[in-house]
This record gives sequence, structure tokens and C-alpha cells, in this order.
Amino acid sequence: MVEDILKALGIQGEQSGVSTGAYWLPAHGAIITSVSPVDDKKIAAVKGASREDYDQVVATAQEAFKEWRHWPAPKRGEIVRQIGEALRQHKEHLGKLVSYEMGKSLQEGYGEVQEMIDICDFAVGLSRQLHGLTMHSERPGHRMYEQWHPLGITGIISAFNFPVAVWSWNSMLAWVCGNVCIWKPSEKTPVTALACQRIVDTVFAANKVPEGVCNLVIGDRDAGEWMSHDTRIPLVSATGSTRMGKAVGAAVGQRLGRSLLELGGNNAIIISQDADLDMSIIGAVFGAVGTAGQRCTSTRRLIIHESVYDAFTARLVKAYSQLRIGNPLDQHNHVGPLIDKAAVNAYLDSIEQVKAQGGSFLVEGGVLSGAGYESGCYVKPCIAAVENTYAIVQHETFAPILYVMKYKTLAEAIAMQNDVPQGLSSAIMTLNLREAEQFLSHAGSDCGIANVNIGTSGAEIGGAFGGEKETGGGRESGSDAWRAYMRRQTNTINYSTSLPLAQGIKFDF
Ligand code: UN1
Repeated sequence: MVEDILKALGIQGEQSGVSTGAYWLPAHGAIITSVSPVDDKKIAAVKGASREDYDQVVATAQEAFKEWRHWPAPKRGEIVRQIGEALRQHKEHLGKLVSYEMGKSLQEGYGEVQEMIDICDFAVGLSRQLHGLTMHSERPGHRMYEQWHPLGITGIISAFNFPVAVWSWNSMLAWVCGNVCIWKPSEKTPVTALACQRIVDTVFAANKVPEGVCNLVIGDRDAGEWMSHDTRIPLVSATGSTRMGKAVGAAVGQRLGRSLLELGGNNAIIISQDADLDMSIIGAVFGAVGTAGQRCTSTRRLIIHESVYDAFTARLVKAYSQLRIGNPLDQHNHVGPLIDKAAVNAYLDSIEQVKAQGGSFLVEGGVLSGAGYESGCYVKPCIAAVENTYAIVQHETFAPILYVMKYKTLAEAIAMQNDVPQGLSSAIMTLNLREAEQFLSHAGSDCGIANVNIGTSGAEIGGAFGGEKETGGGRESGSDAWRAYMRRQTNTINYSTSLPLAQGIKFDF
């Protein structure tokens, strides 16, 4: 099956991981082997980029930008429309590859490709709406307005958990804005990146897009560091851990470049006494175990009103007993493996810390073994009763560990929801209008995303995506997130016959 998918996506044998478009450069860095967490089998070996390879890509991208920026934005949008069409054709294969290389359920693999298609559609419309404002000048015979110009190279550092969608949020917008892109995917999911590069290459070649508009640099952490320090890259968009984001943000900030950071979350759902408990169960369980708890939007904490705590946790425990864990390509299973053994160890370590800090488990965790679980990456989603103040609860563990805690008043629940270093996504389950509005008010959730009667994960691409505090402050995908990929220029034009100075300053001679 895997061979057929790889063939359909044009991936065969040992691959170079360095590309400037239809032309794949010989790579001189270390070999990165992609091994599936599903069955521990090798998918492909990819040769990574050396510093020289990287510099060659950047030089090609710089040249390509000089041409690409002259293409009218709607024409660039038309190319992105064709990428969306190509993704529709490849949805089945690419979705399966995402599921197999990353380990998320097949439904979520398809969902991720759908998210790519959606952002393409969004970017096509946007290509005719990259508008600025006009302002009234204080001087007669003057016109003042602003326009948005492309920045140049957009560096994209993406994480393993959304190996293709997050790249597409960035690249599709960057392209319609007139930028060129250099993508450094996670070294844990290089094969899905090769597949995306090939899909785009075919569309670009058919449209004679210059070499160097779509670039791929597969490599280890070094490649991310090269980008962060590189003054030739005005914008670095990075998705991943807070630790990584702090390093990228510091390096880019030090050279006064721009960074767009989308980092860790510690997302909570408040389950009110006025919640629809049936809906709440679905939202909480999908949020906590979807993608095996490896979304930045995964539900990590449930803050439950004391009056429904016992009833709700009893239903949660029952729901967890019905979860099927196993090969994510088998659509009967709800939960696939964690990405690798290091993630399993982090999961086990967190469980130990929960116990050491005083937590008690309502549903026990553990690593699964035996037939179907040979990769050693399948773990049991678990639930622990904790206090919000525990050090481990304040920390984002990328695994299906769900923390439950009680509250008495809404003010207390909102304070608990906010009392973590991260600020990505949040939700309240309530049918009480007053509670919902308080949660959404300026004194409510401090997160970039705040939902009512919806879980914390599964945001649509049409909204701006990102969060506050240690989540990094960036906004990607919908709304006006495109502005991050452009530079604003204010233009004042004098069509009068004199040169009056602003602020009424007299300067006669
Ligand atoms: C991520 O985990 O980095 O909102 C992105 C969601 C998805 C994107 C998650 N649309 O869960």
C-alpha cells in the first residue's frame, strides 16, 4: 500500500531533500530516515541540506523574487487555485501518507489535506483583496494612501503534527502576496514534504513560474538556525514548541527581522453546570485524544463545575473505555501512535510527575504492546484529577493526558483557564448566555481562540489562528493574517502647484 502511495506521489528511492522547484539539487547533508510510528517501517531516506546547499537555495530564491513580485497578484492567485485543484486530486494519497508518516487517524489525515485545499481557495480570493486604506491629507492638493508590498523570502519552519497544512497556510498566503518561500519541514515528517513539493512543482512548471519560488530545505535543527539568523530572510514563520520559538524569536529579533510564531498551547474547556453534557463529551474527548493529543490546540485541561463534576467524569471514563487504539489507517480506530519513542518517554515521564505532584488517575495510562503495537509508540489516553497549580499541569506535554479539575464560580474557572503560561485556545460549554459572554469578554479568556459550545481544536482556516503569551503572538491563515507577509508603505502625493509642509511649518527663503 505504502509503495503505491509513494509511487502515485512521485517518491522513489533515496531522495534529495533540497529543491528550488522542478530542479532537485544534489544534497550534501546528513541522511534523514523517515520511519512510520504506525509499524516502525522505513518509508524513505532523504538526504538533507548542507550549509552550501542552503546558501544556493537562498540565492536562487532571491533571484526568483525579483521576477515573481512583478506577476499580478490575481495571476499568482490563479496558480494557487491550480494547486488547490491538484491537492483535490491527490487528497486520498496525500491524506494516507500524512496518516502513515505522522500517525494521525486517516480521517484527520484527510482533514489536514482539506485544510490545505481550503486555504488555497481562501488565498485565491485574497489575491484580489490585498488592499490598503486611503487617508485624507491635511494639505490641499495632496493624496495619501497606503499599499502593501511583498517582503521577499518567507522562511517556514513547520512541526511534525501538522506536517503539510501549516506549511500551506503560510506558503499559499505568502505566494499570493508576492513572496517566495523556503520550507524547512520537521525532520520527523520529510516524506510528506517531498510530496507537497512535487505537487507544487508540477503546477508551477505548467505555468512557467520561475525556479526558486517554492523551495524545500530538509535538514535538522541547524537548517532552522540558518534561517533564523539569515538577514536575507525578512520573515520567519515558525510552528513548534515554545522552546524552539524562543530561540527563533530571539535570533530573528536580534537582527530586527520579523517572526511569526505559533507555539505551544495548554488549552482548557470549562464545563459549566449549564452545559449540554452530550455535546461536551464529544468536544472534550475529540479535543483530548484527537491526533493522540499532539495538536497545539489539543484539550489538556477540563475545568468542571463541582455540581456536574461526578456525573461528567463518570461519562468521560465510560467514553474512554470505548476508544479504540491502533493502526490509524484502519478507520475503526480512534487513536493512533505518538510520533516516536521520545514522545512516549515524555508521556511516561509526565504521568510520573502527575503522581509525584499529588494527582490521581481516573483512567490509567500506559504503553501498549503485542500484536499491532510493535512500534512501541501506542499509548493509552489517560485522565488525571489534579490541581491547576501543579508544575506538570502548567507544562504542555504533547500526548493524550487529560487533566480534570473542579470549580465553584465562573470567575474562578476563568482565572484557572488563564493561569498557565500559554494562551492558544480555550472554550466554554454552556447554554447560559451570561456565562458565554463573560467568557468572551475582555475580562474573560486571554487566549487567541475562545469558543462557545465547541472544543479547543479543529479551528477553521477562515479565522486568524494563533495565541498569546508563550504561544508566541503570531496569527496565521484567515482574516487579515496576510498582512504579516507584506510590508506597508504610506504614500503621499502632491498634485498642487506649491509645497506646503505638514504641521503648518513655515520654511521660506
Ligand atoms: C497545530 O496543531 O499546530 O485547530 C495546528 C486545529 C487545526 C490546526 C492545528 N486546524 O486543531
